[in-house]
Amino acid sequence: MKARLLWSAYGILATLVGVGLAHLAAALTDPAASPVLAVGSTVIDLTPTPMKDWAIEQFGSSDKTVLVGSVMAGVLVLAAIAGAVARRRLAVGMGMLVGLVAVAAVAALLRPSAEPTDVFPSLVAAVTGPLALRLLARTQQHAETDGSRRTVLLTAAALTAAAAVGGLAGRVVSSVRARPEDIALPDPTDPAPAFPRGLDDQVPGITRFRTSNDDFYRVDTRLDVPVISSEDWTLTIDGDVDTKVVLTFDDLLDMPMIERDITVTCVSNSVGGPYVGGARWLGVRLTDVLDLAGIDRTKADQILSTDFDGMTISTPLDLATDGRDAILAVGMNGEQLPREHGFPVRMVIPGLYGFISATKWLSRLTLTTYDDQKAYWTERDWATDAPIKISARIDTPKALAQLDAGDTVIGGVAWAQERGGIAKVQVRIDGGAWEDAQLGPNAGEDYWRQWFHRWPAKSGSHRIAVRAVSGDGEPQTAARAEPFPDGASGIHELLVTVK
Ligand SMILES: Nc1nc2c(c(=O)[nH]1)N[C@H]1C(S)=C(S)[C@@H](COP(=O)(O)O)O[C@H]1N2
Ligand SMILES: [Mo]
Repeated sequence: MKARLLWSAYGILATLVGVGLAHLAAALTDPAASPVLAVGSTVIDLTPTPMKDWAIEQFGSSDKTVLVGSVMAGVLVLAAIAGAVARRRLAVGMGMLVGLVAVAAVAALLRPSAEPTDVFPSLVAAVTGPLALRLLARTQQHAETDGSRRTVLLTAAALTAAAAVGGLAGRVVSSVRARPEDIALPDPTDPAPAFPRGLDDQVPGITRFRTSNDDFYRVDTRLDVPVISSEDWTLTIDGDVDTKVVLTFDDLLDMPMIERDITVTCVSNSVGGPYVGGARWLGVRLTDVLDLAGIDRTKADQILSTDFDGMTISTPLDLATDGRDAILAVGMNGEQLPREHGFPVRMVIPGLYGFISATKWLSRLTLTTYDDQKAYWTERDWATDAPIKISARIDTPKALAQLDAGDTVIGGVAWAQERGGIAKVQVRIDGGAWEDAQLGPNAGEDYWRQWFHRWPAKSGSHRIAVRAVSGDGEPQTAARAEPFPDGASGIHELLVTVK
């Protein structure tokens, strides 16, 4: 039993050596080709929609840590088995490790934008992992004949160091490569009005009127942060167009720049959820870029946008070009786009959920039809037409909070992009009458609005609910819907206890 445990540990250590060195190899070539990430990404793509939805809700933005952790745990269990097998049959144990890496190599090669070089990190793992296992096996066998454990311990320590150094060096190399570029953004030719002062300082606990780039939610299918150089970047506009056009980053910066305050929302956001953020975007009008190529409207009904890695997002052509401020953004809150949020160029289209409008790391716009080509989420049965639903969220107090009796301020945000913005927010306590809340300043119909309501809280347990009415006069629906397939609806309601 003890021997088997020891050999399992050898299997794990050998695998960590392979994974660590492969991680370094990936950082130097293509970080996404790191074996664990490659397998993780494939798992993401293969995960059925309801489960992905569930995972996003359960684990939030940490769902990726959970995923990578699970893949790693699975790999280590198999590695332990390979180690145990190697005790009697070294070649078989080594073969099992190679098999394990082969899965990762296939996963890396099946990525939409895979290049042959993407097997390189897996090759590194396939060589170093089994060799490490062989080294451990040989030293162990020696130790068993001459009774000295010193060499075994030294070898294990050296291999542990190799694994750790590989992994850490991989991290350092990745973070150095991911440093932001130094880009001078042009001034907007069509600037946004002065940004109003929100209720941030007046209502403790309310969502800030403008979300900082660091606090902006991140939702995408990637396990890494893509590193794209603005100098290598190009945007191709093709498909049902008069002429195919290819633009460089400088070409784009030379075009007229608009600046707009827009609240972006994720379709996976549940009622009261965190996947929504407001920012000031700077970029080129989508229609200006499409006009360079000339759209054949008799054919196309879809803009199929592709990111640098072949991931696709579909947008209804008529909605994207109906006069709303659809932007190919290069700036976010006065800075260049952070890499997490799509550097160098992403789409932002007000009023449509991010999964059909907000393509990050944009590289291609193809005019086509929904019949001809299906985007990533369309293949997974999400809606193709998904306007953001009217929604109000309570930020303060928090659900299940314990409050002191007396004057209490309830506050939050509400949004109704491309529906005239927010005209009214109402609060209801314990199923009583709906009372009008006070609205914060207005930064345009595509931006969320803060609100607050004073409440003389009496001791006991209470239910607080909120709903909004859009500027177009449409009330938020109370009908409950899950995020799949076109966004959650229902009223945000929570319980608090007043002492
Ligand atoms: N390339 C790419 N773009 C993407 C996604 C993605 O997975 N890949 N996710 C989309 C989704 S679902 C949303 S909600 C927004 C989120 O943008 P953010 O991460 O900047 O908040 O990006 C969109 N753009
Ligand atoms: Mo999303």
